[in-house]
Amino acid sequence: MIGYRGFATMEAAGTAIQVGPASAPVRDPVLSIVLATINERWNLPKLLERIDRQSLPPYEVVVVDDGSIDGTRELLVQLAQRDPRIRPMFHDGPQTLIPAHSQGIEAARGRFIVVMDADLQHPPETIPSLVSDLQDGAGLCVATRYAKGGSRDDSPPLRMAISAGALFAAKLLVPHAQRTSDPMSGFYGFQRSVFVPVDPRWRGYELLPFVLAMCRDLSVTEVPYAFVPRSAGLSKIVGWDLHFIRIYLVQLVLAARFDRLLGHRTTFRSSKAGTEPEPARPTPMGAPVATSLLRR
Ligand SMILES: Nc1nc2c(ncn2[C@@H]2O[C@H](COP(=O)(O)OP(=O)(O)O)[C@@H](O)[C@H]2O)c(=O)[nH]1
Ligand SMILES: [Mg+2]
Repeated sequence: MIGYRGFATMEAAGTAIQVGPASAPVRDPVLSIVLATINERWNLPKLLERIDRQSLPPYEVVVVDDGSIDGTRELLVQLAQRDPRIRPMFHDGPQTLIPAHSQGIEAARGRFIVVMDADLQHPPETIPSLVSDLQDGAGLCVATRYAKGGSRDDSPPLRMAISAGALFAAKLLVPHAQRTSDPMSGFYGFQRSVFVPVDPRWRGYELLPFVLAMCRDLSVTEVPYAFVPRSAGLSKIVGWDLHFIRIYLVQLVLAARFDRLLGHRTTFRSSKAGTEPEPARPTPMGAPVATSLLRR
């Protein structure tokens, strides 16, 4: 069964174990920052420090770690004991980013949610602009590399070619993704009330095309940012990685199906934090839309 509570499913949340801090989690955070990590021991402390320096409403950081073996887990346990804003969730082994982010989002308690990478390629200095747009009523604010003022790093040509191909394919296959210049961005903020059913079986790295495909009446804004090179740790894509490309294409084809066939209305209630989204609208067949699509 597919759950319909919030952005992701209860089933997805059930696959990661939440580790509670020694002290109680911060009460009523306005903002939840969701990170996914594998072996980010050297990046995480700097990222958290830089987040802390931003002018932000009360926030928590939900970190979904997939079996790090470089000390990230131990570090997270220590940090959570010291700082109730840090909420780690542990899952054994890589599960790709869509399920990891879904689990983090499901556990998030803020009215605004920001999803970003934990490897410092997404500058935390951009978070206040995302939050400001959400406070002004945007349903979704995408941090983009491709708008004026944004930029890409100077990755190796192969990686640049993969990114360009990915962007082209996303815009071609998922027409509603054209509402932003960076539909494959992994850095974005949205209102908690935005509702996208995610099946726990989905694998892939980008949740954003699904949001764009499914939530057609969502107001979308953008803020530019400069994508910076990784200074520590390893990327999930190494060289001409056929496994990654296959996962990428499968996720895009699934998002394209939603784009063509679905496009449900979002439940956008910006002023009420933590309210339950409305249930999915039934299809003419009487089944929730995402379920009927997935079982075709
Ligand atoms: N939990 C989890 N995190 C992941 C997974 N794959 C990548 N990450 C994290 O997601 C973020 C982006 O991954 P990265 O490998 O840098 O992707 P790239 O920037 O596209 O090369 C980083 O914080 C990684 O640690 C995964 O399967 N599970
Ligand atoms: Mg990266």
